[in-house]
Amino acid sequence: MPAALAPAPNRSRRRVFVLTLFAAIMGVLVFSGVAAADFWTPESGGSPQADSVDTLYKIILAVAVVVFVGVEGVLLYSLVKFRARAGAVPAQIRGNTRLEIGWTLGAAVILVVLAVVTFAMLPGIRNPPNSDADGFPTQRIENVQNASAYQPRPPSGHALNVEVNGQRYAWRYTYPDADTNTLNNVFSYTDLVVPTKTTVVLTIKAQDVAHSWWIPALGGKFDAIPGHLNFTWFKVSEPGTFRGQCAELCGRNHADMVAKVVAVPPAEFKQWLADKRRDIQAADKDAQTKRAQEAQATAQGASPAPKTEQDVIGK
Ligand SMILES: [Cu+2]
Repeated sequence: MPAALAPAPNRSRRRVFVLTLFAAIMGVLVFSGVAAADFWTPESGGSPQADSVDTLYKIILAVAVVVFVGVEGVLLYSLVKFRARAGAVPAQIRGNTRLEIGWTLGAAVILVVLAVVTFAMLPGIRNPPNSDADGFPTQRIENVQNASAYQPRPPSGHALNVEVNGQRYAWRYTYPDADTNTLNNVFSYTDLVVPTKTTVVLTIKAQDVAHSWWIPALGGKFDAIPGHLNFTWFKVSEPGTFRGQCAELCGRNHADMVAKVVAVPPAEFKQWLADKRRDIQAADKDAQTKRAQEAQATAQGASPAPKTEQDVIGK
């Protein structure tokens, strides 16, 4: 190579320095604790089934990493070890029966092991446990007639059954009565308040278009479909807040359709439920009074009120 074309030593050194610096910064950003938290694996820590999903994912990821490193390692090793100049005639090799049977069986065994582990963990993911003894007192949940979706129930049958209704662009929650567990008029939007140590079963539906309920730390996504019921559950042990959002593009304000689960101690939840019921009843009463006043004002102002039977009899 002519001397004029050779890169100047300081330019090459600068390039190495810049690349090293870039790699170091990217490494710090990607592998720092916060960035890496639940980056490679599903979010967990909110509810037992989310933890099981996370564990299962990590087991499969570990096996996949071993297979990947093995296959790519052999590939890279072979590329370097057996490299030859262009035009060289490669060695003419026929199949190796033992090796071929070996890797076919090996792959099959790995799949069988993963299937067995998955099916062993599945009941813990699908089936909710009972509430703790000091959880919020709940009644038996009513059996919902539904042909196609699996309705999770704890072994005792007792859970707090909350209805989640997706609507453009908010989540509406209807809470059960503490005594009967039938849905009553206590409702809230966006923030779903629940008691800790209590199994909460959600009945998920939508009233306009398809939405998707997803609080990552509390488990998987569940579609909210008009005319169809879906179910999921969670059980939070410690008070905390878990964020999520609609995971199905549902319209122009889809991004605003956020959801938050706020877990509070059972006694606090009982108080919240009572306060909410009282507030809603007071607001209902207010609205009724206002409507009656407006009707009266309209009747008096617009045209003389038509004579009623009472008026005629009074005369
Ligand atoms: Cu939505």
